Amino acid sequence: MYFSKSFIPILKNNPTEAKIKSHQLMLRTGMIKQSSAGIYSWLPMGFKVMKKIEQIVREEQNRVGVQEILMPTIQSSEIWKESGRYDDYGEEMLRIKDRQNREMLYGPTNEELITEIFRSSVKSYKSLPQLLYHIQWKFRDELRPRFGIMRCREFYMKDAYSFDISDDEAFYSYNKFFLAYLNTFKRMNLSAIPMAADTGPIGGNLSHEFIILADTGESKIYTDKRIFDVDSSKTTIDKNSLNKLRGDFEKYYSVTDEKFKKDDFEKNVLKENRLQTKGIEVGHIFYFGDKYSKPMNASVDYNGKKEFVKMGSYGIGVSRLVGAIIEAKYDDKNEVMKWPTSVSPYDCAIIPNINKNDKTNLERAVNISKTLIKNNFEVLIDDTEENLSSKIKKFNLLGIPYQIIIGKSFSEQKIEFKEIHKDTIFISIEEIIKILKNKK
Ligand code: P5A
Repeated sequence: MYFSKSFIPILKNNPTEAKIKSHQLMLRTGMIKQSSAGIYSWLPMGFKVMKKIEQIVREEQNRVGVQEILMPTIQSSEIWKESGRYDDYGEEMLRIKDRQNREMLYGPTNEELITEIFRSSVKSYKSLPQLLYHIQWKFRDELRPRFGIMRCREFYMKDAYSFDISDDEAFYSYNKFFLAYLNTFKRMNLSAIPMAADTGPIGGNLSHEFIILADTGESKIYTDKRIFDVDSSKTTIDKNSLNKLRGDFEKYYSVTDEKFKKDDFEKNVLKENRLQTKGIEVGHIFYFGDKYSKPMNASVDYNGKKEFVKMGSYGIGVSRLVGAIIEAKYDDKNEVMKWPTSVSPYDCAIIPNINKNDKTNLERAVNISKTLIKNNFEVLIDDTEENLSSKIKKFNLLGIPYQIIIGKSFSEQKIEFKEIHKDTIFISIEEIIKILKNKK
């Protein structure tokens, strides 16, 4: 992609309405544009990052055996009346009437709709477990949307739902998501810690929020520092291995604000291990047994007996993650962003010094880009005639992790290459490819 043809509407200055780094940077670099309070359009740079996050989320759901579906954004109020949440959900639910005067709503979550889908086709316990997910827009009419796409009204969520015959089997499903979540966030170069959490309007009595540490986060957390050293890399998806993983985490006190009890914290965590800080909730998982299956009559035949299925639900804030990654990865001291390679909008920027009368450097840039594209890398070539230092400033803002700079002293064998904000090295295109492949 040529910069001159791209749609990356960079702003000269940080927008004053944005209070936190991610919001500032996303507006400044033209990743998003507000369309009305808490509702955003996603422009190419933002959309590319979100799509990469979505794909990682998808692959990790598939890996633990969850099947993808797609449910609509607009739901009928009938099923919400069955579960009893139509009134309970309150003003956060956007209620709509269609032309026949039917009460509809823009889904804030999908427990009811998935239960309705399940009950109409699954009749026997032999079809269990069923693990289903979709990635779809949600709407919550937040009273005070803020921090850009971090707490907005329309947002993109991965939500999954599990159906099992017993508590024991349901915990097994819960633990599969627990592992999938750890792996998902790890692939984005984030360290997300599971913390015991409140269940709010979703319900149930077992729940974990996955939190990444950030001063600008809205969740207060209290934890034993040693939880950061728990290793999940050897966990497999058999029951014992997953049980052990949950146990390894739950050994350490680690809770969000609503679950915090000062006495417990001080009794269970040595002074030197106590960490009291803030974080961003990027995922939240729940176990709520028959909270929906009972009122909505979702049961299976279990050896001649009718059993209400045991359910859980599992959310990841796909759009929120774009902002959360910026909060976690932005280097405040040097004021540069560096996208993790797995979600970066482009793999490499090619920045030639171009003057009006001499297009040699642009031709060199295009040649290099052809080789990189052949190797499946996405590149952005700055074909503008801005001076080199302002081009580099611009790319430091954009945060593409690698830069190839083509200036006066260009040589095929010694191309100027740099990881953003690190020292420049001079290497061949083959070596550049090797580095990019290794980091992918
Ligand atoms: C779990 C899946 C649920 O809705 N039902 C289906 C359950 N959980 S949740 O915690 O309420 O939301 C899941 C994740 O969605 C993100 N999120 C938001 N992102 C941006 N703006 C919002 N207003 C917003 N609300 C929730 C969070 O990442 C949350 O963990």
